[in-house]
Amino acid sequence: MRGVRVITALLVGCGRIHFDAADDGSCEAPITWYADIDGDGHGDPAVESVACTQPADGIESGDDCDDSDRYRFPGAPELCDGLDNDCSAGTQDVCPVGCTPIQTGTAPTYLVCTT
Ligand SMILES: [Ca+2]
Ligand SMILES: [Ca+2]
Ligand SMILES: [Ca+2]
Repeated sequence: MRGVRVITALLVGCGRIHFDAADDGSCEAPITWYADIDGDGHGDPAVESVACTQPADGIESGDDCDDSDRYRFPGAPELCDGLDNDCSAGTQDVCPVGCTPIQTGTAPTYLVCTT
């Protein structure tokens, strides 16, 4: 009886920073995964991996503008924190009722509030 030989390969794609992604070499159409360290469902476009199998902490979306802050990603609601939560320069913060918004820079801007 003839034995079965298993060949295991670690695929490393071309690009910038890579994170762990293993594959058995049988994949014919690997895709690019992006690390999502802050867990907001949007990956860091600068940290990618090419593989057929989804790596841990890897997602297909690579559009996070700040992968160290889970309150900042495209489409995120603006919070009264002076930060650009939705990654769109034209959106202003939403301040709680009763607060007086103050401008923190030149337009477009993100507001913070005082009570
Ligand atoms: Ca993220
Ligand atoms: Ca984020
Ligand atoms: Ca904000």
